Amino acid sequence: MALERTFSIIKPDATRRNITGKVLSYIEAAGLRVVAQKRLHLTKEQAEGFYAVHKERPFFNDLVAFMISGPVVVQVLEGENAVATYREVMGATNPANAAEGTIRKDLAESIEANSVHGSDAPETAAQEIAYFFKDEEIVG
Ligand code: RTP
Ligand code: MG
Repeated sequence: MALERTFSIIKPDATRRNITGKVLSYIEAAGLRVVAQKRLHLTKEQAEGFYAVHKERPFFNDLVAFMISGPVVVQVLEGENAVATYREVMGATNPANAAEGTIRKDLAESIEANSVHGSDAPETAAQEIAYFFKDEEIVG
């Protein structure tokens, strides 16, 4: 099976609690490899642009405020079926509904402060990776 890439954000609730390494342990245990990574404090404009698809949703302003409330770690993950594999490891958006053993079940604080983002399809993964990384910053 071909290698695929997905885009990940370790969100401010996780950097605040100093558990980025714990999140990474779930990622690596699932067979995904970090091929690019950097720590950033998103600007309001970056966060609004990244979540533009949710612009009309009632939670948009709160989401943007949360995403700029502290540093994040943005990552490119590579592996077989990386997009679906990472969504599975992340668990449901609301940690109350997330399956046992997932990042969100074990680590997330709330439906908003849910520790991680992962792309929802290969096409969005490509767009999201390009939003944060140059080709030469990704070392597979
Ligand atoms: P993500 O995009 O971050 O990987 O999460 P997702 O696909 O599971 O969830 P999505 O529907 O795309 O929502 C994006 C993020 O917005 C926050 N959210 N808050 N207050 C709320 O009802 C609510 N719903 C969603 C979460 O941080 C969610 O991950
Ligand atoms: Mg989403």
